[in-house]
Amino acid sequence: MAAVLWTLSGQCYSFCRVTILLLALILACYDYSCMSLTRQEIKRVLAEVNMAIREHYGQQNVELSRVVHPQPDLLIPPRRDVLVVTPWLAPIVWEGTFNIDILNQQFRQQNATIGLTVFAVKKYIIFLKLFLETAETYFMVGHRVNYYIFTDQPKHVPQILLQKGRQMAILRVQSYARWQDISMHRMEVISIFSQRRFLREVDYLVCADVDMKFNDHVGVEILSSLFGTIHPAYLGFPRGSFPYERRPQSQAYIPKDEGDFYYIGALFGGSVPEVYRLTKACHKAMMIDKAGLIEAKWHEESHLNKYLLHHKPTKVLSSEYMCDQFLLYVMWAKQLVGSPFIIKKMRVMVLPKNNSELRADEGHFQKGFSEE
Ligand code: UD2
Repeated sequence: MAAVLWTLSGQCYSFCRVTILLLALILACYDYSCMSLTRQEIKRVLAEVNMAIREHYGQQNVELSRVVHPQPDLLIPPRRDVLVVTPWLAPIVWEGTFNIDILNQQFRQQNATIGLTVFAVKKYIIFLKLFLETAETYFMVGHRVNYYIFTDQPKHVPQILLQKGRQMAILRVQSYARWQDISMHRMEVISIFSQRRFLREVDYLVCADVDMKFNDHVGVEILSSLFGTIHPAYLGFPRGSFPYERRPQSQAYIPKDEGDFYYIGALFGGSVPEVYRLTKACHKAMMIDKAGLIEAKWHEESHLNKYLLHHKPTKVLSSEYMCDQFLLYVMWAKQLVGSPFIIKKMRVMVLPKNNSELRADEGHFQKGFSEE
C-alpha cells in the first residue's frame, strides 16, 4: 500500500512540475508577443511623426554644405605671446586666433546686419570722409552694414559710393559748447536710437570715434553680445595705474585693487539690447554725476570702464582694433610690452589731431567739472 501511495505521489509531483513548466512557457510566449507588438507600435508612431515633420518642413532630405577648414590642434595654442582668453572665458581677439572663413559662414547663416554708429559734430566733420572710405574697404566686407552718421551738419556729410548691401542714415544731433559734452552725450543718443530704430534695423552695433581710420580687415570676428577694446596706451600696465576714475563721489569710481583691462571709449559694441543697456546705464551714471557736480576723469570712457567691470564683455578686442603705433614703441622702450610685434595687424588706427584747434570752442569750464 505504501509503495502504491509512494508511486502515486511521485507521478502527481512530476505532473505538477510539467504543468508549471508549461504555464511558464505560455506566459513567456504571451509576454514576448505583447512586447514585440508594443515595439512595432512605437516604431509605427515614430515613423508617422518623422513623416509629419518632413512634410511640415517640405523636405525629404536635409542637404548640409561641407565645412572644410584646417583642423584646430588642441595641443598647439594659436598665440604664446599674449593672453587669448579672459578669466571669465571671453575670447581676446588677436591675429592668429580665429579663422575668418568659419566666422563669415556662421554670420551669413544668421543673415546678420551690422550697424556702425559714428558722431561727427562741429569740426570733427573733417574726419568723416576718410572714416567712411576706409570702412568701405575694410569694415565687415561681404556683410550687410548700416552706417548711422550723427552730425549737426547733414549737408556736409561726404558723398561716398557704397558697396552692395550697405546703406547710410544721416541723423541730426544737437551740438554742445564743450567737446566733453559732445563726447558724453553719444551714450544718450545711442540709447535713444537703439529703442527708436536700431532694434528693428540691425542685429549688432559697433560704436566708433570718428578720428580714426580702418587700416586692415575688421570683420565679424569682433561681434558678440558685448565687446570692448583694450586701450593701446595701457596694454602692459598694472590695474592700479589705469586712469580709472578714482574719486568715490563719482559713479565711475573704481578702487585701485579692482579692474580687468583699461577699455578705450573709441570702440565698443554688441547686440542691440546689450548696447542699449550699456549706453543707458552710462548716460544715467553721467547724469547722477552732473547733479553731484562731478565729471569723471575720462568722461564716458570712465563710465564705460565701470560698466564693463561689472558686466563682463563676452569678447575683448585686442589693441589691433585701436592702435597707436607711436605709443606701442614707447611702451616697448619702457619694457611695458615684450615686443612691439605683439600687434601683428594695425586694423584700426587712431589719427593724430591738433586738439587745441579742434577743441577751440566757445565752451566754458563748468563749476565743479574737471577739465583735462
Ligand atoms: C578719447 C577717446 C574717446 C573718448 C574721449 C573721452 C581715444 C582715441 N579716444 O578721445 O573714445 O573716450 O577720450 O574723453 O583715446 N566728437 C565730435 N565733435 C567734437 C568732439 C567730439 O564729433 O567736437 C566726437 C567724435 O566722434 C570723436 C569723439 O566724440 O571721435 C571723441 O572725442 P575725441 O576724439 O576728441 O576725444 P579723444 O581723442 O580725447
